[in-house]
Order: sequence, then structure tokens, then C-alpha cells
Amino acid sequence: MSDSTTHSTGLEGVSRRGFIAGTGSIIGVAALAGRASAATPQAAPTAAVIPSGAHVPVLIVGTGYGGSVAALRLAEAGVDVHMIEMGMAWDTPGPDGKIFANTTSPDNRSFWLRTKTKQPLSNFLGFPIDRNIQRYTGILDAEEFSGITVYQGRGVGGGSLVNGGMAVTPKRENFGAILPSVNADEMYNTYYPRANAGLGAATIDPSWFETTDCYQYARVGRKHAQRSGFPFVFVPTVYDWDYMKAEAAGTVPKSALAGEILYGNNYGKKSLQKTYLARIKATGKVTISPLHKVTSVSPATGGGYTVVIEQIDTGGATTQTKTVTAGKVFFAAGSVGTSKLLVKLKATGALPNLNTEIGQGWGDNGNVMCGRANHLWDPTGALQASIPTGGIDNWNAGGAFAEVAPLPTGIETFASFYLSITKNPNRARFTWNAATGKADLNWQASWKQPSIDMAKTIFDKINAKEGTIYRTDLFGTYKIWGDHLTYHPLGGAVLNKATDNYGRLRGYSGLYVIDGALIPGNTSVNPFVTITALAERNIEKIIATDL
Ligand code: FAE
Repeated sequence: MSDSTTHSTGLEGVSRRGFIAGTGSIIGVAALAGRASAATPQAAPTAAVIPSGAHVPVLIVGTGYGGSVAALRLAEAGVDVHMIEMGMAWDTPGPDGKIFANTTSPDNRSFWLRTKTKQPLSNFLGFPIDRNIQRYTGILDAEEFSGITVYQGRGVGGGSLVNGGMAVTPKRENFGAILPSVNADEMYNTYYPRANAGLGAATIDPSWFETTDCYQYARVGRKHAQRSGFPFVFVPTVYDWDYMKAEAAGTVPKSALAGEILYGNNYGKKSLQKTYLARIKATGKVTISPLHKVTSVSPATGGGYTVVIEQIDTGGATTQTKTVTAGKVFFAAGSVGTSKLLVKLKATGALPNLNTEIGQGWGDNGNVMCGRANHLWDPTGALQASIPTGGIDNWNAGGAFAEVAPLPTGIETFASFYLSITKNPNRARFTWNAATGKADLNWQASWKQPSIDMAKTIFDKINAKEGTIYRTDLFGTYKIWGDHLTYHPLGGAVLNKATDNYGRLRGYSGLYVIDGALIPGNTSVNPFVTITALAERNIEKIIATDL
């Protein structure tokens, strides 16, 4: 019948009982729902390969939120832009007719250069669920540092390819703590609205939410929150809500209702491929080189910068090393990618004048996960949409904002699942390790304890009120907290410290940071709207004054 009979899940006892153990993003175990019949072509951007020896006016490292905003606005201002992306284009269907693998059945497309999956929820019913896969330039990187695994998207579209699509603007009262040097009036009047419009953020139809089976889990989450006196807030997402309604009606191939998310979403999610990158393509002024990785940037004789780029194959091997020159370079490789590059370039003498703030101020947005075991009379539903649509707000009283997340196994689990974003004060630092030739991050596993304590301000109270307990089978055996990971890396080249107040790197004119590395470790909510809005603000200033 299903994936459970055609693939080994590493969870044979469970799959024999007829369901699949994969995992979702914010989600846990993905749905055993019907598979769609055909792939929808994505609005893929122009993919061209940059030749060695090229001279380009602007080169952007990375194609996530920051890079896409910069490319679009520069192209609209008439500038020719080259974007360099280490991941794949994700515009071609695989052997199953789909571009992206389903969370129920991870394959080589699912992970970045791994021979075994490393799923955020490592266990289900206590069974380990990771499985062997072929090493490939897959879509989700589980990058391991000391004390923490940092999940990131790889490919044209960056994190937008893999994320949960929650498009959350922080409460204005919290903004001063997020980006203290930025004018909040400008952000809330101009750049947050611009970002949300560009991303296509929209909130679920409230009457549909109240009735659809696929959000029963969220209604249960809301009921439990409210009975304990916590506000439940709806959050916008970048999912096409009309498409999800059609999925529920059975008239289109299923995507959110098939549990697709963590390894890409074939239909309804408006990733950057369908928003900013589609508009970039329409300008005709941007070329994108996928499977190209920037390894060095240094001042060029005669002005501009020499950029060294490794072209890689889908096994990760370098097939060609290219050298190009660029008038200006934007670092948009994500918090981790940008930080790793900059600490290397400073330490190895390529960009020695970068200041001592480089690599500092890195945080995990306070991410911590947990599940609760509900009573038998409180089912969360066998069908769960993979896109979360609300959260529990205890930020000001307890330092935690908890997404009510799906656990779409395709069967009733009687579980509620949450990803909490907490006010964790710990900040780590990237440094260059000359012996290993890699950047290290000095995060410590024990630094998650404040996040656990803050999440407990919500869930201890709900458990006491409901007479329920924590699940202990999702992150190991008898382990309550998913405290080993983050989905939300932030910082490493913090605004107004490593850069000026608009992302210009101190020490070098024509070098910019325009991604999550600018944000000092925490956004109080999910971060991509803030990353996008800050990029919109900064690029507007840079275009007006530097070009
Ligand atoms: P990002 O989107 O990571 O883009 C950086 C790009 O640069 C990537 O495509 C890299 O492959 C590429 N790159 C890196 N190094 C190099 C190099 N040396 N050369 C060439 N290319 C390079 O950066 N956020 C939300 O707001 N809501 C959510 O619901 C949400 N859910 C998430 C779920 C998961 C599973 C994950 C992993 C993340 C989630 N996030 C969510 C976080 C969000 O995706 C992330 O903050 C943004 O993608 C970061 O945007 P940046 O532009 O900083």
C-alpha cells in the first residue's frame, strides 16, 4: 500500500503496524497520506554557471531570504547580479516524479552530504528512526557543532525550501531588544509590511480553522493553552491557504496534508522560488550558479574583490575552482555560512581588517522542543497539516513563545507537540581553527537549560491543569526535551557591531552582510520575516547611497 511497505524505515515493528516514521520540521512524524501523482513545475530562477575569470558588478553569496531581497532590489535598480549557491537548483523532478522527497520517506534528496539521515525527532515510540541514505547534495543540512546541531536549507531558496513557513512579525514592544539600533517606526511602517507582502504571508481563514480536521491538533493546543490562562495567537504563514482547502477537499495533489515540509514542499508552500526568486527571474538581470561554493573573498588589485568559488558535483566533490572579480560582494550565506566564511577570511589574512566582532553574538533563537501526552478523550487527529498556524505567547511573563506544531503520523497519537522560541541569554562565538581548517562554535549543551526552564513556564502549568505528562519517546528513550538543535541560527556578524547600521562590513568598502548573521541571536518569534524586512531596509539604503 504505502511507503511503509516500499521503504525501510528503520522502525520495522512500527511500520508493520502500518504507519511511517519519518519526521517533519516543526513536526514530528509525517503523515501516511496519499501521494500526489505529478510534480508541479516550480517557478525556478535562471540557473547559469559563472565562468572563471568573469568580472561582475555584484556577487551575492547565498540565495536565501537576505540574498534574494538584495538580488531583487539591485536588479530592479538596473544592476546585473550574480548569485552563488552551494546547494542545488531544486527545479527538476526526481525518479518519483517529484522535486522534493516526502518526510515519510527520506532519500538522498533529503540530507546534505550524509550517509545516514539525522532527523530532528530521532525517535518515535522510543524507536530510533534514522536510516541509511546515499550521500548527495540534498536539501537539509544538519550541521554539527560542539553542543548543537544546526539545521539549514541548502539550495536555491535557502531555508525557505525546508522551513515551516511561519511568517511571524515580532510584537513591536519586543523589537527594541531584537535590533536596538534600528528605527522601529521605519520597520513597522515600511519594511515589515514590504517583507510580508513580498513573501505572501497570510493568516488562515478562521472559520475553516474551526472546522477542518487537519487543524484539530491546533484547536486542542489552543484549548489547553487557554484553560491555563495563556493567550493563543494565530500567526500568518506563507502557505497558499486556498490550495490547502483544495487538498482537504481532495481536488489537488496533497502537500501540507501529505506531511511534506522538512525536505521540501512540492505544491502549496510559497517558498522563495515562488516569490522573490520568481520576481528576480522576471527582471532578466540575475544569474544564479547552483552547486557553487564561495571559499574566499579578498581585495583585488585595481579595486573590487577577488572571489574564489568551488564548483561541486552532487557527491560534494570539487570539479572546478574558479576565480572571478566582483565590484561588490554581499554575504548572504545564512548566519552560519556567513560567520564561517568571515572568521576564516579574517584569520587567514584574506580580509585582515575585519573587526573583532566577526563571529560573535551567535544565538539559537532559544529553540527547544517537547511533546505532551494527552488523555484518550482529547484526540489531536490522525490528519494534521504540516504547516503550524498558531502559538502560545508567554514571552513577557515567562520568556517563551511556543508554536503549536503538528505530529502528523497519519494515526491518532494523543500527543501535542511544540517548538518553543525562548529568551535564552547565551551567545556563542565562531572562531577559526587553523589545525582542522574549519570554523568552530563554542556553544555548550548546558546552555539550553534556560530555554527548558522558560518552556516549562508554559507546559508545566498546562500539564498540571490538564493532568497530563510530557512525552519521553521523541528525542531518545526517556528524554523529554529536544535541546540538541536549532532551526533558527542568528548572529555572527551583528548589525552595528561587525557592520555599520546598514550591514556594510567595517574595514572594507563594498562588502556587505545581508542575512540572519546580522541579528544578535534572537528575534522572539520565528525569524525569516525579520531577516527579510531588515534586508529590505538595508538594501534600500545601500542602493541609494553606495551605487
Ligand atoms: P538561508 O535561508 O539559510 O540562506 C543561505 C543560503 O546560502 C543557503 O541556501 C546556503 O546553501 C547558501 N550558502 C551557505 N554558504 C555558502 C557558500 N559558502 N557559498 C555559496 N552558498 C552558500 O539564510 N523560520 C521562520 O521564520 N519560520 C519558520 O516556520 C521556520 N521553520 C524552519 C524550519 C526548519 C526545519 C529550518 C531549518 C528553518 C526554519 N526557519 C523558520 C528558519 C529560516 O528558514 C531561516 O531563519 C532563514 O532561512 C535564514 O535566512 P538567511 O537569508 O539568513
